[in-house]
Amino acid sequence: MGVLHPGPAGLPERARARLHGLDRPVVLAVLNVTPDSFSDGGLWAERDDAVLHGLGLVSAGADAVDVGGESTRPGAGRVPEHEELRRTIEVVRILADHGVPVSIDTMRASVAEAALEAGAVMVNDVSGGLADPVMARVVAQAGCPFVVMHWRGHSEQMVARARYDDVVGEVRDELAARVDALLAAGLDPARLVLDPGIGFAKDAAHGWSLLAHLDALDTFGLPLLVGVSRKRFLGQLLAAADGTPRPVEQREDASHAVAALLAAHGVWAVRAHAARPTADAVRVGAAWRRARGGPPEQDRSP
Ligand code: PMM
Repeated sequence: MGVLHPGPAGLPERARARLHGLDRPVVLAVLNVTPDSFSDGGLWAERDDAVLHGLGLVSAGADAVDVGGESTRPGAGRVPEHEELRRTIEVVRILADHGVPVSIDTMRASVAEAALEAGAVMVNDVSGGLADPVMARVVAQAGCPFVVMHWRGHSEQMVARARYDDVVGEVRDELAARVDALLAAGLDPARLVLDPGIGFAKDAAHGWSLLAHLDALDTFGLPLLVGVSRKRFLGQLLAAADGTPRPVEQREDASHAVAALLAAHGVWAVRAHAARPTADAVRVGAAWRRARGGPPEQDRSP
């Protein structure tokens, strides 16, 4: 079978099983099929390049690949639905046909539905179902894992909405409201994954508070997924003496340091751009956690 030619269909169940039974967090590798994402925009915009990169991420240690066709960087405009479908679905299909567990990163129910039909095993919605009222029905019917990220509005509103009196309490309460709404819409609680949404309507201080108090989100008893890779708050932390943020491509080591800490905390999954160092980092954090006698968080796999 050529690398770009689909293999046998019917693999999603086996692919999904690959996310269970690990003794460390799942490494969910980022594959943005966009011209304008903040860190890898334009690199994988061609279908075949995207597929090869996705396969390379898995060879390098990723457990699953998160395919996205719409940039969510602050200030980005929305991508038309037909364009998001065009960018993502064939990439999802080919990766899924190669047995890769694929997650679709989308706020649109139509894209989620098409991706699930093409073999995706999980839906990652940065709006937690808020952007599209049909999303809850699609994921409830599919019975697939659903990542519910904390979100306060589309990219153009994100900066203005980064206002909190108590960021940890407000994010926890807003996620609780989402969970209630999704359960009322018929989602299976065993399929929900929560994400604090680092960088989404959060400044750097908000991000650090949330990371340092992830236990506030453990009260839900749901698995956690966290994405910090190459994000702005790391650029600010590592800024030069004159205040210039560290460029995106030089935020890797700090991203891996946070991945290890997330694994030591016991998150279910880490979303990251670089597969091999993230896979190493989560092994370090998971070993640390085991040595402290922490329970394996993989028991909570969605
Ligand atoms: N971050 C981005 C995109 N999708 N999904 C989840 N669940 N969590 C995140 O933190 C997240 C996400 C933005 O990062 P990118 O532009 O590098 O993909």
